[in-house]
Amino acid sequence: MQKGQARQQADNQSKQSAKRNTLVASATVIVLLAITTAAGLIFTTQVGHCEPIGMDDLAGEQAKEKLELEDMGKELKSIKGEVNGAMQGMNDLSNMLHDRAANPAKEIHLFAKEAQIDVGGTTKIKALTYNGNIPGPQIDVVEGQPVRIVLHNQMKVPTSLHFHGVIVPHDVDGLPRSKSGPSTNAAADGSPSTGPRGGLPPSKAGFRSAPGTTSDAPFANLPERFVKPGDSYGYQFIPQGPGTYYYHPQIVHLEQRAHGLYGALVVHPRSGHPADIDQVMFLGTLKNDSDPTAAPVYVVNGRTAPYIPPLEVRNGSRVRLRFINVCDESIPLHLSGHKMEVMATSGSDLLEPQVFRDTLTINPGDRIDVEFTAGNIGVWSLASEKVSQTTSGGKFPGGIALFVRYQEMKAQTP
Ligand SMILES: [Cu+2]
Repeated sequence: MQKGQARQQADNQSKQSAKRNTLVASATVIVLLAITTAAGLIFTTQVGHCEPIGMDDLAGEQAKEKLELEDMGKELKSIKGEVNGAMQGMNDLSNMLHDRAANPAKEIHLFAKEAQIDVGGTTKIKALTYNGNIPGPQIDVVEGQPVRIVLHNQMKVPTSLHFHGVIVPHDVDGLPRSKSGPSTNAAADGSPSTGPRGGLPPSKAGFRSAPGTTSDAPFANLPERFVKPGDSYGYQFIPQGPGTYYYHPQIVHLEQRAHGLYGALVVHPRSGHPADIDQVMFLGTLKNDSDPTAAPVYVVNGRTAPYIPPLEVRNGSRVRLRFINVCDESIPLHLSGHKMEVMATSGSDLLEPQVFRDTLTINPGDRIDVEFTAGNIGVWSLASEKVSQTTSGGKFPGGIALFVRYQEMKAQTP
């Protein structure tokens, strides 16, 4: 009996010991696996219940293990890349939020409305304006600054807003269409055109749309972005790099531009030396709303020669002029007595420096920024080279012609 009990006890002890060994071995495996995974370190270990294996098997196992560990290393590398990417994203977001907090959106309210415009002399023109003036308010921002432009339509016709030259998301400046297709195919007098019609009644439809809009299909289900009479609409975006841009109604309402709806959006660089004089010059024609048979008047910033204020400069000053052509014709603009250095065309800085011109041909929709250093005291002309654009009733100056006048000349005048 005693012998039997002793064997039983010994058996139990041996079983417990084996169980303990197995537990220890399993725990070791788990810990080692964790270490290997976390640090990507390579350990070759043999723990637990190992079967005796031959040299070939061992080499095979080690090669397999090596491959597995290499894979694991690659995976860790890719995870590390993803984590870095996410961290970069977080940094960008944090910088953007910081920028936004430090750089709140510049808010501008544009009131599109009819107004009597004094283009000079006795000529008053019934025009369409932003805030009662031609051009509308100039929006000056520094690169990176968000803008929020709220358009209030106080006219009798629908309108829209386009930011010429600025790359913005589609929902800010995409071609506006009603859900049922193009919606401004009515003539200016309100009579329906032969083209397809959209949701707006003829009485509210604005001006004739661009030709060629014959199919509704590509525009189906796109959101309506016309601003109807009495409505307001906010456009928010961050203009890209520095440059001269402008706003005016969308192409489907382009006729409104010819009646005076436009204004400048100037994005200034964060650094660099601003010119002493920095002036936008809108060159265009103005149609008289109350007399459709009258010829359009050529204007610079809403005034016609000889009533355009002269550009006053001081000897030695650096002058930047930002020309924007808002009419249907090319304008060959000539400055006498100076060479204009072309700094940018259509919002882009020129790659080729030192381009000097005395005459610039500015095509419809183009912007050309020039600079010159005032160094030739006198009175000079800045005018179109086309007789039709610089005369009124056969007399110069009329239309696009103004004077560049040195302040030093005034001192000489008795
Ligand atoms: Cu445009």
